[in-house]
Formats: sequence, C-alpha cells, structure tokens
Amino acid sequence: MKNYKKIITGVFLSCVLTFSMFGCGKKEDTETTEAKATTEAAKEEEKTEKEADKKVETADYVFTLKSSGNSWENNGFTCAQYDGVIKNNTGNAGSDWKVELTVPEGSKLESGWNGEYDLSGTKLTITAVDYNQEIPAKGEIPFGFILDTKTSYEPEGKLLIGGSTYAVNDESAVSEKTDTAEAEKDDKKDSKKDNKKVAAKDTSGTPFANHGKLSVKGTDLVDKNGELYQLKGVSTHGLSWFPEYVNKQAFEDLSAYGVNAIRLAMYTDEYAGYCNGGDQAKLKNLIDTGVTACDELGMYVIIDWHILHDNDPTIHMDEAKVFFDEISKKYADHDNVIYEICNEPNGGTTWETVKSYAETIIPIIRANDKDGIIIVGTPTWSQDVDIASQNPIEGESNIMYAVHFYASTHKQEIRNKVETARENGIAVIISECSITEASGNGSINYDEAQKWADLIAEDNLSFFAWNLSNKDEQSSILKSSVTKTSGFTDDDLSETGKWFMELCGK
Ligand code: IDC
Repeated sequence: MKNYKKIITGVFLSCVLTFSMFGCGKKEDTETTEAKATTEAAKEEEKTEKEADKKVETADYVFTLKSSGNSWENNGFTCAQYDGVIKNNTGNAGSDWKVELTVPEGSKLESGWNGEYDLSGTKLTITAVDYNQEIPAKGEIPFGFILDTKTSYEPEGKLLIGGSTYAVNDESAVSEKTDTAEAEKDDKKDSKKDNKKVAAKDTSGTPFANHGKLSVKGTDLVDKNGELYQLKGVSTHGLSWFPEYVNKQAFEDLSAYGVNAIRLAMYTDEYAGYCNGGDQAKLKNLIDTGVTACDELGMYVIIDWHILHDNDPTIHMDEAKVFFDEISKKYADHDNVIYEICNEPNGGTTWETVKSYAETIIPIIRANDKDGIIIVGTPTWSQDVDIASQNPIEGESNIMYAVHFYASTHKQEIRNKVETARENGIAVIISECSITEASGNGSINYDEAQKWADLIAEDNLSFFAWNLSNKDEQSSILKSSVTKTSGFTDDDLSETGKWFMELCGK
C-alpha cells in the first residue's frame, strides 16, 4: 500500500512539474519529453507522464474520502466520521466497486453505512450493498463510516472498479461539471403545472383544526391562539430511497401515537438527490402526496431541502432558489407547511455562509408566503445554534434555527448550545434527531436519550424522529423485518420507534 502511494505521489509530482515547467500544451510536453528520452529511466518517466495526462482528461471515476469534521475523544481513541463519494464520469453504469483502505494499527470501526465493511488488521475493505451495486452513469454514490483511531488518520487507499484502480483523493483526477441548465428548464416547465391551492382541511379534532397557523414568539413556537405549541414529528428517510412510506395511511398510523407532524426529507446531493440526477418531477409529486396527506389529516408538514455531503448550501444555491420559489408559491395557502431550507451544513461551512444563503432564500419564500415558518440549519450538522444566536438573521419573523441530535453521540455539550441559543433569544427546533449514534446506526443510549427528553419537555421543544423506514439501521422506527408500508402496530416498531412513540404519547 505504501509503495502504491509512492507511485501515485510520483505520478502526481511529475505531472505538476511538467505542467509548471512547460505550461499545459500537450504538444510541447510530448516533444520535450521525447528529447529527454535517452535512457530507460527517462522512457519510463515519459510513459508515466502520458498516463497521468490521460488520467487528467478521462478519469472515469473519482474517489474522495474526507473527514467530515465530526470527531470526539473516547477512551484514548479519536472517533471521527469519514464521508466517501465515488463519482462515475462515464456514460455507463459501473458495478462491482470495492474500496480498500489502510488504517492505523489498532483502529476500531464503530459503524459504516451504504456498504459492507470488513476491518481486518490495518485493512478496511468496503463493498457494495444491494441498493448501490450500481453507480449510475454520470452519477455518484455516497458511503461513510466512523473510525476510532489511536493516531491521526489521513485517508489512504484506493477504489477498484472495472479492472482499474483509482487512488483516494487523487487531485490530478478531474471530475466533470454537471449541467444544471437542463434541470432548471425541467423545473420551470413543472412550475407551470396547475398550482393546487387547497387549504389544509379543517377537520375538528385534528392538530391543525385545533391549533391552526403556527408562529414564532421570541424563543417559542405558538399556535393560532398564542399558546405554546410543540410539534411531535417523524421524518421520512430520503424520498428517493424510501418513497413508499409517503402515504396517508402511514401518516395516520403515526398520528394515532400522537405524532402531529411529518418531515419530508428530500436529499439534494446523495443518491438520486434533487440536484444529483434525481427525478425532480417525481420528487415534487411525492412532496405533493405528503403535503396533501397532511392537509387531510390536519398534520403539520416540513419540506426539507436535505443537504448533507454537499456540505455548503450555497453549492446548490441556484437550484434552491428555483425550488423554494416554486414550492412556496404552490403551498402559500397551506398554513400547515413549514420550509426547512438546508438540513445540515457541515464540512467547515461557517454560519456567515449559511446566513448569507438564508438571506437569499428567505425573501424568495416571503414573496409568496409572507409568514410560513422557515427553519434554517446551522453549522456542524445543525449543532451550532449557539453560534447562530450570536449573529441571528435580522428583520425576518417566523424563523427557527435547527439543532439535531443523535443521543449516543451528541450529549450535554449540544444541550448547552440549545440553552445558550435560547438565552440569546432565538427559537430552536429539533427538526431531526435519534437516540442512536450519529451514523444513524449503532447502539442506543437510553440515559442520554432521557436527558434530551427532559430538555424537550422543559423547553417545550419541537422534535422530529429520524426516520420512517424499515432500513436495517438502528434509527429506523420500523423493524427491518416489517415490509408493509402502512397499518403499523406496536409490534412493528423498532426499539427506537417505541421510544419515540412513547415520547409522542397521547
Ligand atoms: C443517513 C441515513 C442512512 C443514509 C445516509 C446517507 O440514516 O441510511 O445512508 O444518511 O448519507 C444526519 C442526516 C441524515 C443521516 C443521519 C444518520 O441528516 O441524512 O441519515 N444523520 O447518519 N445527521 C446526523 C445523522
């Protein structure tokens, strides 16, 4: 593995040297190298350079793996989350991918997602799972893991696919730009479709019928009568991954447990995300199905622009502008609709950047919907509400700031941030949470979960449990053996599901 790294570094360095000495013209490059090719060693060098050149032009796959910035200390180990992406630049779907990494001696794998993980000694191997066997043409797949190490770790390793290998974070590989113009054209076409303006159904006895339009008063969420109100919600998993759970009966089943709100999580950049080759019309139809079901059930509903590995919301600013203009027009008269404009900024994205994004998107929504609640994500996976509270968005009403927790990972330190934010006068909402580890998997920490429940009760915080699916991971509120998509009973709930339904308990 070390040798491999050396070769790659060598290729990279000689490429950089050639470029800086002779400029980027490939012709001079070849001529100069040919003139030099008098010894076997020089010939070898030329071959390597040509290969590197070819790679720059045609890198079929680009494999990145970065520390997400989320790390903590535990029993002498540094535990850190790493996010990987394999991008397919070819016009054909790729399959049978495999990642081989070298990790420090004595490392422990806490959890991994979107792949099969095998750690043996210093070798960590990751292979595809059912649903990501194939990497779509011009598409990409994400995966990630939490690794505990005793020494610092910089990702080292390679991707194997289609008989070739690609070094991790190879800076000489160029990824193709995606053309957003077509997507925007589709968007515009779609926005011309009939704008259904159905007011939320006012059936006596439903949450909406009783509490009506919500608003923010100081640090609190209040109902139409100005009384404190608490959203007790469940978030869908990604709409592209688990569309089948967006159905009225499923939401009604949850409402029987006291759930009064649903969050529709639409990934922007993960698998088949809205800005990543996802079927935009289909995703918007799913949102419409979800909103209509909530209208009919008198439930509140969040439309969530679920950024994640696109860690900075300004990356998809153009798409966000078009999307929020369109949906705020469409749902302006639905007083149960809440907009969440960026799930979890991360990867070092600052509050200043998020704030500037929010200051662009909020007026777009306000032009159509003058007072719907808007949730703004905060840096570090929506943990830094304290930082946001030092420099909040000015001159806008009905703004809430997102804090997210996964109780096995996020503890008193994050609860303190909530308290600081509230002391500084902003309204905080837990628009996503679970009682598992931050990976959405791993063990449940009931003690910490209880501490969060206490804070939720004390501060009357609204919360949304991640996630409504039967995916085989601890945070899913259904057991993985449950295949039905509605008609849920107590027996169908996972341990996490039971805990949350009790918290919602009527
Ligand atoms: C996780 C899902 C997992 C999926 C992954 C994609 O549980 O099935 O493969 O995303 O990257 C968040 C995110 C949320 C994550 C969740 C658990 O908002 O999208 O879902 N999480 O990792 N923030 C903290 C934890």
